[in-house]
Amino acid sequence: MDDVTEQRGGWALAGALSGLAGLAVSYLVTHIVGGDEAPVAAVAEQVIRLTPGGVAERAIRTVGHADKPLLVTGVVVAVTVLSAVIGYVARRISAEPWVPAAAYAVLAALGLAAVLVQPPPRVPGVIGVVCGYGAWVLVFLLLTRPLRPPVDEASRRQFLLRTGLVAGGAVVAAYAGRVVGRRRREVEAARRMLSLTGVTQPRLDPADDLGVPHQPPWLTPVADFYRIDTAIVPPAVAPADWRLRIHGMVDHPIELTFDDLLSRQVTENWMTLNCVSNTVGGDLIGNAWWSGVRIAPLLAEAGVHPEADGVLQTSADGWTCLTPIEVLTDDRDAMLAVAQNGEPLTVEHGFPVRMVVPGLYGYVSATKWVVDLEVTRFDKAQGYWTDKGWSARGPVKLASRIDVPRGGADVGHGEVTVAGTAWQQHTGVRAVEISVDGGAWRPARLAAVPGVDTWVQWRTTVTLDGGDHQVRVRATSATGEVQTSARAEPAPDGATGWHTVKFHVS
Ligand SMILES: Nc1nc2c(c(=O)[nH]1)N[C@H]1C(S)=C(S)[C@@H](COP(=O)(O)O)O[C@H]1N2
Ligand SMILES: [Mo]
Repeated sequence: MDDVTEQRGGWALAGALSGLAGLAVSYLVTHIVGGDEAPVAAVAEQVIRLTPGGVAERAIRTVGHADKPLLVTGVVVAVTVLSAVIGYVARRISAEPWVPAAAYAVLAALGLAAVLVQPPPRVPGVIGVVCGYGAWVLVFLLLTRPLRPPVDEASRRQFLLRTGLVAGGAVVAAYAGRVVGRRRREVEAARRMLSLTGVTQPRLDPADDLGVPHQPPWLTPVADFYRIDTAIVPPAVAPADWRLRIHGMVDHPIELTFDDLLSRQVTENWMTLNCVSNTVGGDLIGNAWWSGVRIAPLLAEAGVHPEADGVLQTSADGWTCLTPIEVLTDDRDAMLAVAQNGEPLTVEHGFPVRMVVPGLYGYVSATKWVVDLEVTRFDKAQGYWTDKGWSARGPVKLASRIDVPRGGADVGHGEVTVAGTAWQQHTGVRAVEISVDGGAWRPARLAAVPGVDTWVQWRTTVTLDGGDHQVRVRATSATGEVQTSARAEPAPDGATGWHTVKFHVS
């Protein structure tokens, strides 16, 4: 066998592969020993935290606030490339195995540091980094020690030993993957067994949905509901293990089990949820039938101190947001939701319990896998995204969107249907108007909606000649506010501007 591993390129490849193997093992081991976050994710967090304000803000502006998966990818790529460079350089300066091992130790130490500055539990991450480092060096050594054809007995034994080790490693990794998935499977099984008394199926009023072909339905199926969170692996929380603590500036702290929660009065309502990162015309929005327990009576029971003005919500994976106390205690249906569209929440959307609050963007209100509510003050605490430059308060802005025709569509001439949605949750939409080719505003017909907490569909028809056309839309809220044409980016508190669609009539 002409040995590729003798070449520097071979060493670079071995470096890259061993780096990836190390990361994979650190990820698996961390989860096996009960951690929720891979060391890579901890490094990504520190990158976000330590980048100078301006850079972080620009990044947030370009990738919205779903920046963590992107950063994690970046960290994985960086480690792989560095690992390849180390392999290449190591071959140039010496064939001693401790040279790359020492260089990898420096990278692993950075990972360890990132894990150690994270909030507890830190032990799983530490074990993950140590095992990942071990795998990294081991795989590198395995790949760079030249293999000769098994001519004599000794080298044949060596060859068998090495392939055996690699195969064994693969089996261990596969088994580890199964173990990691087990908790999730158990939680999925518990979810299927749940029967939620008081939870009913959504009953769609035909008047809610205008039924325009190619328009997203008024009721968003759970499978199509947008998902935004910082979790690389969504936390698997069994209902039997779930606890909610309500504490902080209250007279009587409360701790609830899942059964305690379900023994309360169940409230159900329609509510549209949207993300502050949504761009004009974007689809980070969905409408669902939510069932759960109103938070206001629970806070009343706890006895909120008069100086308190916010509730810091924390999820099972340590995500936080700070919600103004008035939206949790007024008469709106801010609730600890257990079901979406008549079914228990899916794991991705917060099983077993999440908060939903009509009228606020998700990043300041809609904590999935919620486990802790601390009554506090805005001058004492802040949530995950506020800490990264997003606005402390996030009431939803009046917005509207054109769904039909799609941008760039080619439609037949004559009567052209224009349709879409408009929303400002907990305020309501009174009117929607469109303007074709910069002409006068003309009213669209609105669907009926059950309340002010959902989006509303609208439609109209226009007669158009062949050629290129452009249509834009603006809404008027129930309080008479006309949607602003001023363009604003999502950061720091939500995009504004009129959605405009260009299409062709033939
Ligand atoms: N635990 C947790 N809850 C979270 C988030 C998160 O990152 N972690 N993201 C929030 C944001 S920014 C939004 S827009 C909504 C999205 O909810 P969905 O994924 O169910 O659509 O969840 C909110 N709740
Ligand atoms: Mo969001």
